Amino acid sequence: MKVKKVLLINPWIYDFAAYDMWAKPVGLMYIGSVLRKNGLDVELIDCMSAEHPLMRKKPKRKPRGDGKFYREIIEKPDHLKDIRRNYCRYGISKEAFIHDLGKAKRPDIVLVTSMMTYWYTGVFDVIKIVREYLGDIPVVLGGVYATLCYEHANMFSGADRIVAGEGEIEILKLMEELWGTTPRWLPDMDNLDSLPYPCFDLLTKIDYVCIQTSRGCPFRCTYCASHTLSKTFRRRDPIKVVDEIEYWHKRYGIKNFAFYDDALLHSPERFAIPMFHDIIARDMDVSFHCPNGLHARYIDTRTAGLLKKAGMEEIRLGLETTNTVRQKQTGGKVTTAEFLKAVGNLHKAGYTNKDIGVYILCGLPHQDADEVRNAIEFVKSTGARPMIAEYSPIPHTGLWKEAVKVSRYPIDKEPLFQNNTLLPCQWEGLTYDMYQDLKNEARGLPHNYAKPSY
Ligand code: B12
Repeated sequence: MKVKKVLLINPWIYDFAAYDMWAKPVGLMYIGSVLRKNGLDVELIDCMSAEHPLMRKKPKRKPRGDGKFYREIIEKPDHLKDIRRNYCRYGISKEAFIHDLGKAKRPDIVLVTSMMTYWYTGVFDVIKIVREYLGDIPVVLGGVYATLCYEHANMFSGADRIVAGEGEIEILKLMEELWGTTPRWLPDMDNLDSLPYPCFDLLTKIDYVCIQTSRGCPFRCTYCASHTLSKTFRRRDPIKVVDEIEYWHKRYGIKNFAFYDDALLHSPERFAIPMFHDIIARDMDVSFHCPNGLHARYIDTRTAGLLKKAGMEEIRLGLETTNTVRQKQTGGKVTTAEFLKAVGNLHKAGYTNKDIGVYILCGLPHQDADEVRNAIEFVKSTGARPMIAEYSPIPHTGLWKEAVKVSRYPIDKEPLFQNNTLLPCQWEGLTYDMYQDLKNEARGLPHNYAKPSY
């Protein structure tokens, strides 16, 4: 039988702002590598590539691997017409995408991924163009949006099939259903080390590699959807993770790695400590990044020292709030005392104030400006850098019902309103204007600094 061809597509981001903070479609790339292992011919179009021969002005990239995307201002969707900010297509142009579609081998199936729920319009545009240019080829949509807004995706995306949750097994089942082909190899999803490495080699350029050492999370924070995206918490063997890091480093010269885990440091004895020890022992010239934030509770003197020695360049901690009631209500992930200790340990390990960024959630239902301000002031008093993380209400989370109740937008009807830039749960106690002040306070800038009207 002829080898089946699969085309993977990482769609555009349509948003008010986007920055490549080590953002790669890791899930889609795992699926690609599983399909390759099954003998399929896999190609990738990465709409978020920062290098394309048809694109003129190259976006600015940093030596650490992060940087800007290509960007083009586009018309706002009707629902966002009143927001007085530019709305953009981030990634390659439509023409470049169509060019890549024409260049790819004619696929037997197209697999599209999705990330933030409020980025779905970029996903839909990709599917529309695929339909236009490739006709009746089956299009399958998976990923974060597809999982969290399954019904919406089913009704409106234009894909033939929506896959919710982890897709490695599902996609093989689907192909069996479509083509009657029995998979020659199946991963064991309870043993993440059975998965091949994600197919980063299909990217035009590998600036950095994202590493996932686990799936799921042992915590159940009420603002987070991790437990819906991955039902159970599973981890890889720490030494096998270092094997993967060494593979990308030696074979492709990769120096920058971003951890994508939701609970990288949980039970450090079992995972992070042996992993960082082994990274140090292998003496590679590599740096690590944790844009998703680390868990302060587990940063004792030993872990802090290992993070520094292993090459974790900057630290991001999730404090979220210093309000003790809310800390408990949202899941009891960390206390202020634990956070304080962690910052002390990081300082002792050699991290400077500017190396330690601390995420503070802003715009939770019923949260007022004073609560956010207290957290900012507290973080500043430790020397670390407060970083405002605007709350995005997410379906299937503990806070969802309350968010739907308090939001001025119909967030349950229209995922575009889940965009954190809108501050969807703003109210008179924390207006958009107050939020701008808080953002400036966090950065140590005067209140009216670069304050856009809204
Ligand atoms: C890494 C990460 C990021 C990265 C960027 C990732 C990227 N590629 O863009 C960074 C750190 C930059 C980031 C930023 C933010 N993030 Co984030 N992030 C994540 C995280 C931790 C992991 C995502 C991931 O790659 N997982 C690994 C892979 C393996 O999983 P996957 O992509 O889901 O793929 C699997 C399945 O979905 C499926 N699948 C995927 N594609 C396809 C395709 C097909 C065809 C099929 C069949 C299956 C399939 O199979 C895959 C393998 O099993 C998730 C939480 C989570 N646990 O998923 C949050 C998450 C996606 N982020 C979230 C949020 C809130 C944010 C921020 C708004 C935080 C903030 N307040 O600042 C910002 C937003 C940035 C912006 N500009 O708007 C929310 C989602 C919000 C939403 N409304 O959608 C999540 C769910 C976390 C949460 N709080 O619940 N994030």
